Amino acid sequence: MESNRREIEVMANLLSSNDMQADVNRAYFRKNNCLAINVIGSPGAGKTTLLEKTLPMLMLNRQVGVIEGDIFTSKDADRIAAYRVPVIQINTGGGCHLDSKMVHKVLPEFSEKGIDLLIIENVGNLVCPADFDLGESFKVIVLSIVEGDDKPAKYPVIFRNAKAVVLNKMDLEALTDVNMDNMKRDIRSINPDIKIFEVSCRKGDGLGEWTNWLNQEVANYQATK
Ligand SMILES: Nc1nc2c(ncn2[C@@H]2O[C@H](COP(=O)(O)OP(=O)(O)OP(=O)(O)O)[C@@H](O)[C@H]2O)c(=O)[nH]1
Ligand SMILES: [Mg+2]
Repeated sequence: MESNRREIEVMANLLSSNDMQADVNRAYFRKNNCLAINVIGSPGAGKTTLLEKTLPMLMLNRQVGVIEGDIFTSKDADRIAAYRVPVIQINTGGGCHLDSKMVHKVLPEFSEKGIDLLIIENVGNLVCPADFDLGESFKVIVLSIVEGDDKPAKYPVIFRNAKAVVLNKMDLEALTDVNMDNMKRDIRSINPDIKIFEVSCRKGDGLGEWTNWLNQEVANYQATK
């Protein structure tokens, strides 16, 4: 009982220290007029692929920077670097999510680059990143539809805290038993305001709508300086 209470206290302190640093990061982003988004999803949901497909369109009128969160490798940062955007890899060394201190440490790497949009790809995980504010303006979930239509109901916290969800791999819908109506109904019952995009990064379907929305979010953020 005593040790349970101590664990809860340690976790509460950790979260509150994370939140304080997240507020510092948020102030940094505001000062630099840079919209920061936190992209979250299970391993393999298609987060990096979504960035790869989105970057060429966004880069037409935005300065974009990327932070790649990963447990050990720099594979995702290497993929993103091919698009000639400033990209920094953070390895958590086993940790299942990024935290605001890790993000803060790498922010100087983006200074004086005039970044309008900083995309932070979190470690592949649909649970732990939900609790750790990085100072972003909002969270975006990438959910591969082949993961199953029960996933929003089973992992509701992340859906409650996100502004948008990208339902990816729509090209595989016919090969699975996923029920898209059930999936979208559950998402809306958790978060009625969430924006839902149905995309196929493989085929390109829905990517224009997603990119236009993100572009508009940058414009809205910069207009409310
Ligand atoms: N069929 C299909 N495959 C896709 C689609 N999007 C991504 N993939 C594939 O899914 C696999 C995983 O994609 P990634 O973008 O690496 O996934 P991720 O979410 O970044 O994974 P982690 O960083 O490891 O968490 C790759 O083989 C992609 O080619 C899609 O729309 N359709
Ligand atoms: Mg990735």
